[in-house]
Amino acid sequence: MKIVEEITSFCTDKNLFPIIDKVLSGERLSFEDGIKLFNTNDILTLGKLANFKKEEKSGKYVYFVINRQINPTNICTLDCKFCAFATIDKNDPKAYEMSIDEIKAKAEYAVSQGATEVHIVGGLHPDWSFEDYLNIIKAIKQNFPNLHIKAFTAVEIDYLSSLAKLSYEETLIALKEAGLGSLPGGGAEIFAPRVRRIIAPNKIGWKKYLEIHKIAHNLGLKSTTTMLYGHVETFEERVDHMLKIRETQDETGGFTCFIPLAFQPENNDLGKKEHTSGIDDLKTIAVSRLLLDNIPHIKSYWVMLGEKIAQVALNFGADDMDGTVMEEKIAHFAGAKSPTQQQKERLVKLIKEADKIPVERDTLYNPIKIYG
Ligand code: V47
Repeated sequence: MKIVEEITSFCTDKNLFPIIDKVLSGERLSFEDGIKLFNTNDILTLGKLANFKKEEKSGKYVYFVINRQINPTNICTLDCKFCAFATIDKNDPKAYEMSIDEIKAKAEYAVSQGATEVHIVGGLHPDWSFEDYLNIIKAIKQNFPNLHIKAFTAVEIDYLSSLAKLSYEETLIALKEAGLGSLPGGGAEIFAPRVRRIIAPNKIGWKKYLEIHKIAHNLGLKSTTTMLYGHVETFEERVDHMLKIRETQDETGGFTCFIPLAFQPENNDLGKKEHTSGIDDLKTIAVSRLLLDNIPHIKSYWVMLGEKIAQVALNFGADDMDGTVMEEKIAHFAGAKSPTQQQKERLVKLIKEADKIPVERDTLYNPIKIYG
């Protein structure tokens, strides 16, 4: 049976028929299509379609990386309402700051475990200088030259440029010269100003977030990008967010991966107490795979989805599981129920059980080992 007949005969939502035709013929989906996909109850057709798109891009492969997260400080001037990790008060019992030696020790442990990547993000510390941040990158690069340093979200780059009194471009060049390898995608949240005013009123807006990524891409630095969902946003605001990313990717081609981040609801000032549902998680992964036709990879981030949904999502359009992580703080301060680290063998098992082929990768998706 031809794939179009197979999917159409299976589909129980007539609203999806024109979208099925578009996806199977490689036509780009519109804003309205995105809304229809979020509103469907036919989750299995959505999954089949997204998996079709995933297989066009990466076949049966699902990627993971041996990495470590390092969050050098949680002291942050921003005071975002959704964030349970950061504190604005240096005397808060949960406030911490790491020394360069502590950071180096964490990188050294990561290398001893076979890590190829450190992923560094943290607070906008009111007393740290640009040199303090730069020295984190230099210390790691000088001691562990083979480790890829994925560090500092666009929000941090904006802060560092104001500390250094340099343009975004000059700031990124200085960081790149110190050893920065790529930018992580945090800080995107939801681009809509209505949502930002509620959840992150002091954070840079979407235009600056995307401008910084574009400048990074033009300097040859790849980056990832994210969307924090499951708080106060609407489906329209999610689709708008994804389409702004798609437009940027059309210009630069510099995003490697999109990561939907499921909101973890404990210890926040938003008054939201519920975790996202499994259906919402799977829909969000699938819709992102279908709308973001120019982004190579969609990440099923086990930390925030939990292992079980993250595994099922590999049949709903996701083709990446992030990695071993080794020490997760941001989601766990906010009540994440997942482990704080993974063994490589466990990731391989989760991927194989989903009937996919695990591929250990580096940060830029070069394959290191295929677990056939
Ligand atoms: O920027 C904060 C989000 C981000 C919560 O680039 C929360 O490959 C859920 O961006 N519930 C940091 N999310 C993590 C991040 C990330 C993670 C893994 C891989 C990559 C990548 C990026 O976490 C923050 C914010 O958007 N966040 N608090 C919370 N309560």
